[in-house]
Amino acid sequence: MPQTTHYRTCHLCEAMCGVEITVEDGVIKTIKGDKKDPLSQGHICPKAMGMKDIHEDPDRLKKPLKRTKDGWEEISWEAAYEEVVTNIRQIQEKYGQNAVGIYKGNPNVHNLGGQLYGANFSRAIKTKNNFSATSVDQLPHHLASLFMFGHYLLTPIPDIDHTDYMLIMGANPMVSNGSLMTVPGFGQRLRALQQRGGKAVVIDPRKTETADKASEHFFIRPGTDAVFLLALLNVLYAENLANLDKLAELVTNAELIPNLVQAYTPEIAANITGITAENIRQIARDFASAKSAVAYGRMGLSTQAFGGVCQWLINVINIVTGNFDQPGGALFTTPAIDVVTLLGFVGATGNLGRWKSRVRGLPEFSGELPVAALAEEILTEGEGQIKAMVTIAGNPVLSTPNGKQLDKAFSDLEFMVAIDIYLNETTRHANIILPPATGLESEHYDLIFHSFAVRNTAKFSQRVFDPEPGAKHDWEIMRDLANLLKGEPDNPKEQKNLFRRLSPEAILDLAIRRGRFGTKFNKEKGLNLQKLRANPHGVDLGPLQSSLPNRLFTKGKKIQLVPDLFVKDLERLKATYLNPEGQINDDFNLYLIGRRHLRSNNSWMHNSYRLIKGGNRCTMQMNPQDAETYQLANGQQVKVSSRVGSIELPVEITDIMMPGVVSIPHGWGHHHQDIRLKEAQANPGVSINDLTDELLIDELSGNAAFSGVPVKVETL
Ligand SMILES: Nc1nc2c(c(=O)[nH]1)N[C@H]1C(S)=C(S)[C@@H](COP(=O)(O)OP(=O)(O)OC[C@H]3O[C@@H](n4cnc5c(=O)[nH]c(N)nc54)[C@H](O)[C@@H]3O)O[C@H]1N2
Ligand SMILES: Nc1nc2c(c(=O)[nH]1)N[C@H]1C(S)=C(S)[C@@H](COP(=O)(O)OP(=O)(O)OC[C@H]3O[C@@H](n4cnc5c(=O)[nH]c(N)nc54)[C@H](O)[C@@H]3O)O[C@H]1N2
Ligand code: SF4
Ligand SMILES: [Mo]
Repeated sequence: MPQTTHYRTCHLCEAMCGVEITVEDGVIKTIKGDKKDPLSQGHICPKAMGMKDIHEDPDRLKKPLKRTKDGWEEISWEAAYEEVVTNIRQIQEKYGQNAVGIYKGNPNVHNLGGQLYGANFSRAIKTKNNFSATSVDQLPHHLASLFMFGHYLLTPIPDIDHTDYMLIMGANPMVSNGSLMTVPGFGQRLRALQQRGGKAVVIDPRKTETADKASEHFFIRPGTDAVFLLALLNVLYAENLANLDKLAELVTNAELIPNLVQAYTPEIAANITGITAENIRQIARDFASAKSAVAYGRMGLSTQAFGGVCQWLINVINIVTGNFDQPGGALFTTPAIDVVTLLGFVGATGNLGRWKSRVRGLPEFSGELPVAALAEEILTEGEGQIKAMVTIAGNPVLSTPNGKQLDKAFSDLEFMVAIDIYLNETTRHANIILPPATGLESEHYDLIFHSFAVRNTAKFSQRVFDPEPGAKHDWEIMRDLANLLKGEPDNPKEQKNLFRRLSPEAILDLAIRRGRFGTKFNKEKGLNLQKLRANPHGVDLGPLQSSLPNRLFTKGKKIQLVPDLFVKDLERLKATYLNPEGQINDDFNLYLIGRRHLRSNNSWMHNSYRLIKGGNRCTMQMNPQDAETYQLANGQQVKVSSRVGSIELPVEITDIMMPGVVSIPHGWGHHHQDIRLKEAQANPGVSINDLTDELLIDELSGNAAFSGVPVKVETL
């Protein structure tokens, strides 16, 4: 058979790298960066080859599985659907609608079908117990966007290709390849920034791979970023450096800021954060005097006790220095398919607190509850208790705080169904596993990540392989189950429901044609799906553009600079940090943070030998000073404990860690006998989320606070 070449977008992380895949005799020969992709220009990372490994993985599930007392049994799709629908109906009839919970994991967002059909599927279950990976990740960003710009998905993106100064906090894009900033080839873009005389400054308790390449790096005590940001603002106002510039007309309540930040002098902040007053002043001055500048805060800022306040303050700094909606600052994207506008049409701009979780009273956000509350909702008896779960492309046993408790909770359920490609730590609890066709067997368009990209582009990817006969895509499984659960439609609205009738491509074509670059507005030159198919490398739609005030969803199209809920949360911050009784817990006197690795992807790519080989990466990194205090030698096995549990793993002594802080990667812990992940089981590691604490959250948003979990370390 001749060799064929295929162009696609890698769907594994947010970077959306263009790839060129060659196939011979049905086998992938090479996966390279596609130099003609207008966004990634040839960049890829080692995980791209992981697409081959997932495609060929003998452990990947292909047929529905049913748990029986004699083990897993392959059953037909019809029989599997029947079991799922009957059990969900019975449980909802017996205990009420909310007795069924849903958890949607990260790969849903990288899956066209998951994005298009997921909401309709959830509506068919009609539960208030919706959870997802959002609340262990970016929820604070959504909160800031909703209250400042009127739409939870309207996310400011750093214009890295034009900025003169980039302040990077709690992000490690050299490894993560960027998040809420789709930025393939971050390293090259950073170098270009430096070569044009610009500066990148990293604030992180670990001297990361990104810090290593940046112009400056400062250690910060985990969880204290809000104080640092308040101090930057303090300096900006004390030294008269704030200047709204072109934004003056668009911003409300800017005059309230000086008063709010007054108490946070650099001297006070230095004590709390560990960054000297002099350095805080210098960073504020450099930021303000740069021709253009942008502050960017990601995971490390979101997953902490003041995640919401941090993301608000990041926006405030960009705005009050006149760097918002301006080239080189933070801008909104204007993609070919604009989910922000589409959701706006149906009024889905976001909500907070329409209902609360039953046990702890945590607030709903845009239809979801914080996943830190999931285990207690299953384990606590009473009206409204969750008795059945649906998980879709998620592994919350390894990815959510106090995963061990959730592991136990899942084993208490009366019924569970998992839509997933693997039998893993979470899906092993299911009664039925429905495995979709995945990756290279699916058509792809990044509905979400085009909206977060540092440049506007559009690209449709054809499948490389046909799915096996009889296989179903995620979207088909969700559509079929939704239709079965809803039954034959008797009302005209439901009869017209796109997600009942149309394929993903048909919906996509509609959305592109009606988008701002679509044929609706320019019959000849506009885009439709056919044109995207004819441009397999993707279509360039230009750099980020100013879009205010039209793009705002707030009343009167003004930026709400000082929303009440954040001001109120500053009281909690004050009680935490400006109170001399302080935080220190003598028992648990080290702070735990996480880390990512270039060859991992959350919890689910450890079954690729190519990616997992090369020694145990699941270690606890610790500063030499601390190692001396604890009398530890490199490689020694230690026991790490927190309020909720303990794990054992080797220590890795390295001065890239801030003293007093230890780091463990997440996504490990593949030691269970009853999972089907041969390579991962041979190299299991332990789960950091057996230490993270479901009670440590950002109380404002309900997002998990992974950064700065108090732990203690003992020798074995
Ligand atoms: N301590 C700590 N915990 C963390 C983090 C951290 O930094 N520190 N990071 C958090 C973040 S940012 C995130 S996003 C979450 C991720 O949390 P999750 O989304 O819960 O976990 P993943 O590891 O991404 O699991 C993905 C699941 O999807 C399945 N899958 C893969 N491809 C497909 C597909 O095409 N279809 C279907 N149906 N299933 C598929 C995989 O087999 C796996 O079971 O973890 C969070 N947890
Ligand atoms: N290779 C690889 N790439 C990935 C993933 C992966 O698992 N592996 N996961 C993908 C996903 S789902 C996401 S959401 C993104 C995340 O993308 P990023 O946010 O860029 O990735 P992280 O490595 O989690 O970066 C968080 C940083 O915050 C630091 N940090 C921890 N606590 C604090 C704190 O209190 N203050 C400050 N200032 N910093 C702190 C950590 O040391 C770390 O360097 O990555 C994506 N890309
Ligand atoms: S950086 Fe992300 S999108 Fe690019 S090749 Fe790696 S995993 Fe794929
Ligand atoms: Mo994430």
